[in-house]
Amino acid sequence: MTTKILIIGACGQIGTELTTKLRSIYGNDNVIASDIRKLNSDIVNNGIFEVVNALDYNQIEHLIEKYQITDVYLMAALLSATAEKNPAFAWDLNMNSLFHVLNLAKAGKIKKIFWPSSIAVFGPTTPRNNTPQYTIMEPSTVYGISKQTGERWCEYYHNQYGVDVRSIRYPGLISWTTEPGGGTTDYAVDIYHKALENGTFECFLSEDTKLPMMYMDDAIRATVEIMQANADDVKIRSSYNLSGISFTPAEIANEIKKHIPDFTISYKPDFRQKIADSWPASIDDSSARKDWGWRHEFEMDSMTKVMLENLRK
Ligand code: AKB
Repeated sequence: MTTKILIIGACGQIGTELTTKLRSIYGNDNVIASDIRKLNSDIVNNGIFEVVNALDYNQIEHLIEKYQITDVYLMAALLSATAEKNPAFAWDLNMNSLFHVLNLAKAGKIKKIFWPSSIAVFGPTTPRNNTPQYTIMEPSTVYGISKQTGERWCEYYHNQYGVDVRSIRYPGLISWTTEPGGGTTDYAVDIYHKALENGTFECFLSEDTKLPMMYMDDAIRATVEIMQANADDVKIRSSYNLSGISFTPAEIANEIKKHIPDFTISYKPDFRQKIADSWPASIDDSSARKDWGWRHEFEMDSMTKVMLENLRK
């Protein structure tokens, strides 16, 4: 059976690169990109694109039938900082879009789902260093609560109804193609833009705030790999811890200084500091490594080189 993919939220930070990758693997005719608006001309013009509201069950069902979709990647979500400003909408979007897709799989209309979770599922009572796969989880943000609840529902739909849903707890993601929106880890993208534009950056987190991060290419590869893994190898059906690199704003600034010696950074923590303080500093992803062979490739130095090279173009 041909794999036919629907990406919901294809114009976002992850969706953009995921769509490009999936089109290159499965062919343009087999990957349908969708989003609430035509937000990215490359995604809209380089293949099939449909406008869809992730909260509209009927619209999603219609697309699934129209294109005979087998796999759905649900990338639409409100991230941590934005969700704190609009809790009711964040809960509505993050939860009900997931229920729509889970219910479509339960009804036998699709075969496989990818749904992203996040390090935000952890909270202030979680062990911060080398955070285990199974541990205390008391998220204190709206986004984290929605992701943790989503994980529980994914596992429930898998156990009760046999739904093939696969998920990764993404760390902060860093890329040069699309800017992120509304996250607490977004400073780690903005710092590269500001370093090149102004030679200086004001960080909304304190200099020693260590968070788990990953270069986007690694995150996209992990997403493709978990979706291509044998179903029996995907043993965790809530979501997998995934680790790349961990660093503080001061550490990334020092790495940038190796390329831009005059670069300066200052710190002015805002409400996002509290969110960051509730998250892990580093992640133990041995289950992902053991179950479906995950390996990260990019370190802080290789990532910084690629980021600056591409943003300079
Ligand atoms: C955010 O900062 O909200 C996201 C995340 C860690 O899920 N990048």
